[in-house]
Amino acid sequence: PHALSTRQYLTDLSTSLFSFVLPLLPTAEELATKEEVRVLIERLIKTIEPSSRLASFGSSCNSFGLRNSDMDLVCLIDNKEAALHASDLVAMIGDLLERETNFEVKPLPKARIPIIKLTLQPSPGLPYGIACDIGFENRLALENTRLLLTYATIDPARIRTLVLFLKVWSKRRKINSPYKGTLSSYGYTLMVIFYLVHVKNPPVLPNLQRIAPLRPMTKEEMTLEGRDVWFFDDTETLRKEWSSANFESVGELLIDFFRYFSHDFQYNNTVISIRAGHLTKESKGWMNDIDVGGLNENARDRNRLCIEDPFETPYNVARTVTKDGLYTIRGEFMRATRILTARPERAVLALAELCI
Ligand code: 3AT
Ligand code: MG
Repeated sequence: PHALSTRQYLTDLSTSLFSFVLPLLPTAEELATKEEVRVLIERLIKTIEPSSRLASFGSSCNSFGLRNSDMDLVCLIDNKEAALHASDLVAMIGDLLERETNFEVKPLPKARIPIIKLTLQPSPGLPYGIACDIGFENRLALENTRLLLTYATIDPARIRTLVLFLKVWSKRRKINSPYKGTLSSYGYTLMVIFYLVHVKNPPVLPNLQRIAPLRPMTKEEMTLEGRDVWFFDDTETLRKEWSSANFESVGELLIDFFRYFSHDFQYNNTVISIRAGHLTKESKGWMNDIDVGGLNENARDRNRLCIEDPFETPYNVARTVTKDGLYTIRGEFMRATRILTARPERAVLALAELCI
């Protein structure tokens, strides 16, 4: 017999989740240092290409940042006449940063998407150092960052807590490594939003890509790099006019998230799409389970887990997830469900066990 009622346990779990996440948020000092770094690098880059800007994206500005997370920067060139090619620019900026800063610089001009990797070694004032990637002209990444930020603003207490917890948990359980066959933070974040928009009934979040604009907009205004990037971003109006009929606590949502992705979600034939809900792999041409002659093991592994990018829709955000990787991730979802539903005396113990 359980010592606690279900309701007491869920309240305890929700409170424990908030207190678990709180000390992992970046400090104001860390954010200020990172902003100084951005300004410094931007100033240097402008000496090569005066019309360039350096913008932040990813977790440093989508409100899902954790303490000591890396910095994602993108260099944008406003002057369309600037003739420099991304790969030349990477090489030149790489040289410059090497000469002028204390960063360890690793330009990757030949990568599919040219980037520069920067690392600042830990020092007394910066005990974890800084890791930073600079990409080029990736404007869609700025838009998906803004989309995630807007979703977070609608119901920060529940959404931020869920996403931040899943990020910590997936890192501690070593299932947050796209290079090793599992899923990026971005992928987990899209799974949470999909679950809150399309799985929960009543939904916790509206579908921002399906709310009509307040004023008529031209196709051109809604398009960037050939993609439909429209979404409802007027947070003032959302605050006034959207209220969810779903009152589940964050603890309850977390348990059900794990349960849903352990048992209910149809990995074999379903694509996770925050834009369109449940799609079939067939409708996207993302099949994996039939043995198509000539496809090698890697190609078949590409669509084990399918998460459609909200704007770059032909692109599977989870294409890095291998058969083994998905098996491990699902095993972790099951383990999490088991630990959280075992209802120990204190919920904080369940969270600790979950993240060991
Ligand atoms: P961390 O705090 O760094 O773990 P994050 O929110 O910065 O989490 P990522 O580093 O995974 O998330 O991604 C940073 C941004 O890069 C998010 C998105 O704009 C873009 N991005 C990352 N992975 C993908 C992907 N597979 N497809 C498209 N965009 C991606
Ligand atoms: Mg990042």
